[in-house]
Amino acid sequence: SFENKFNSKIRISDESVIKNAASMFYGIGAISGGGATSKLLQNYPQNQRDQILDYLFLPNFGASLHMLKVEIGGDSQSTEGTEASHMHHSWDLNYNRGYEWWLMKEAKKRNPNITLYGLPWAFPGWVGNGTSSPYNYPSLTAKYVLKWVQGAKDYHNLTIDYLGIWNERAYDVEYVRLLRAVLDHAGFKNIRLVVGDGDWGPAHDVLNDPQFAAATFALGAHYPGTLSSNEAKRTGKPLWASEDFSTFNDDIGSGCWARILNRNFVDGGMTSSIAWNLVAAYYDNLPFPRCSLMTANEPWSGHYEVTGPLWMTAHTSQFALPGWYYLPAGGGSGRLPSGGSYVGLTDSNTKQLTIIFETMSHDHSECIRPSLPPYTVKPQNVTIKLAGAFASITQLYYWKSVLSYKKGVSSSYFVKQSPLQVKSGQLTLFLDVDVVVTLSTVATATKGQRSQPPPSKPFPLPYSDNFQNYQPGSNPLNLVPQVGSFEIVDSPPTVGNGRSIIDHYNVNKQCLMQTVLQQPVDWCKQSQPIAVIGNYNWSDISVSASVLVPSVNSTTGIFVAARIDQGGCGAFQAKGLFLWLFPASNQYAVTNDLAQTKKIKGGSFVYGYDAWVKLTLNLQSGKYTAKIGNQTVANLETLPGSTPSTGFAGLGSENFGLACFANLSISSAN
Ligand code: 147
Repeated sequence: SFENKFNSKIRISDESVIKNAASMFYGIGAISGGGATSKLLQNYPQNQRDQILDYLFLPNFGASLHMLKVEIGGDSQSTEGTEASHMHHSWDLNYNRGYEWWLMKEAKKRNPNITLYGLPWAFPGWVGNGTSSPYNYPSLTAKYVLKWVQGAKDYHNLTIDYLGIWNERAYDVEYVRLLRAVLDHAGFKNIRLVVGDGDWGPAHDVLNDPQFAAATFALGAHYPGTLSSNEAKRTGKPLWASEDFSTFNDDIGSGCWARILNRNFVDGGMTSSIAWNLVAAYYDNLPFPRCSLMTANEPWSGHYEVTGPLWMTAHTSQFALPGWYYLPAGGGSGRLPSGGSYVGLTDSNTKQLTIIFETMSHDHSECIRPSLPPYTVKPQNVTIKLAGAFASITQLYYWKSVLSYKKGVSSSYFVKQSPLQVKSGQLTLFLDVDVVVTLSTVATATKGQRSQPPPSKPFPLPYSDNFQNYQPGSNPLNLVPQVGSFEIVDSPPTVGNGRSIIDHYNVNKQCLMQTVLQQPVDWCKQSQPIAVIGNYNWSDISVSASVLVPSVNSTTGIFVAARIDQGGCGAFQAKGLFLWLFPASNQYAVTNDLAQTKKIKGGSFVYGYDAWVKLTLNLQSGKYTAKIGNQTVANLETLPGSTPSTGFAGLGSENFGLACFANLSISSAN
């Protein structure tokens, strides 16, 4: 009602713009990784996959991201799974693993100017030389990271713009200086270091250590709650929210992202905000489901969802480019008198002007973290006075999103309005609560739209993968490593040594192998390799795979499983039904958990190394049957009450060491 409308006046001018590194806009980014967040994307039908990539990366179309931050895979769990390292072992090097190289190339295809930022969550164990820190042998770590940027350049023609240190873990002054020197020496002076992807702590060292300050380009903090520290501001370095958002992609998640995109600058002076994560291409029953700009986790159906946070990104990304400058507090950015905020951005010639307003209410814009102190927002009229270089502007393009919480009224995202006329450098805008408005001289924005994706469908059954139709080094589709690194290899390591392999269960030669041999330098430590697949709602199913334990670098046990109830950093405590074969001790077992604390059944089974045998689990009507080869070791036995009622199918090994798999097959119980 009229009484609730407050009138206020703001002034937008270039007069107090300081065109320095700390006020430069570095762009809106999103993270693939930390970890395995893009896993299911590669498997989409080409048509839908291109559409999804267009929504994310195409300029003037959708999120139109300026920056893509990717995980430098470390063979260790980093939230939704593990991402493969380019160097599993000190003697190993392979630039065809995983999906981040592919994703970076797809992003560059659509926007050659997109900047790339690499960050490790974890490192292979050799990088720490058997210790749990990457800083005990800093030259190994620096060499390892250098190899990654060299591979990007030499094998994929990708220029890396930014590197981080170690996600949300300690940074190390000596290591940062060494990394800088190693990069410079190898011809990568252009790569800028963002320190330290945690809190604002590194600001203290920047203020006290000139060499460290010289090595550090920007300070990057995670989930800063739109605030930076006084020390951070005093460094004069660019300040970034180098990971933020991580909120379910409904209207409230959209509100969160819209609010922090503005207030990270207004409150904290941050000049880049990077969303975790880019696209929810991971199963819904892994941690942090759909905390993403959009959702694409059904490669089998081709179904995907373009969600609100993607359009919130567009409100900024389609109207400003890296290299532009933020207008300072009071001169073009600030809080609105009746709640909400506005940021102004201009290009380096001060020819273009963009102003983004957000009036997100507290309850409709809470992010996952940190907690948001209470505040109020009221509908308001804002009179905007354009001054200085902007005084001659006569018209502004006008784009609007309205988050609706009224019954029967749905939210509308990123809708083009009639342009607003500016009279004598002045215009008045009515802002209701929970809206985002962009006013801009930029004419190129569009709300991109591709054809409607196919309808959603559950994971198809029966499902089988013989692992033959892949390039060695690739990860099998849909199967998501949670601990350990699983990839396609030519053959088990001892094939061809003149020994006759019992090939009854794998007539083809390629197989899937768990390759990690030693405890990684972890982000969340776990030691029992496991990969999961399928539909978490599966209850009565049959799972089988041919398994082989090589006689060199062996694991001590190998399994297939059903009803696996969790992945992520909690994978180590997964419950389910696990059928194990232990060639080292000539035993088999059925357990209710990965950790083998709940053993249901077991006995002697002599099989040995280097030979394929099929493990089968069949669960039906509260009973299970387990087979090793043709031998039934449990026949219609009662499932213990502690068995989860549903869960993923999966496979894995007892510890780090080689383990091979073939002919994965999943069907409804039979
Ligand atoms: C971050 C990670 O960097 C991401 O890989 C992803 O796990 C993301 C999910 O929200 O979170 O890690 C954090 C995990 C917990 C907290 C902060 C960051 N926390 O509890 O404050």
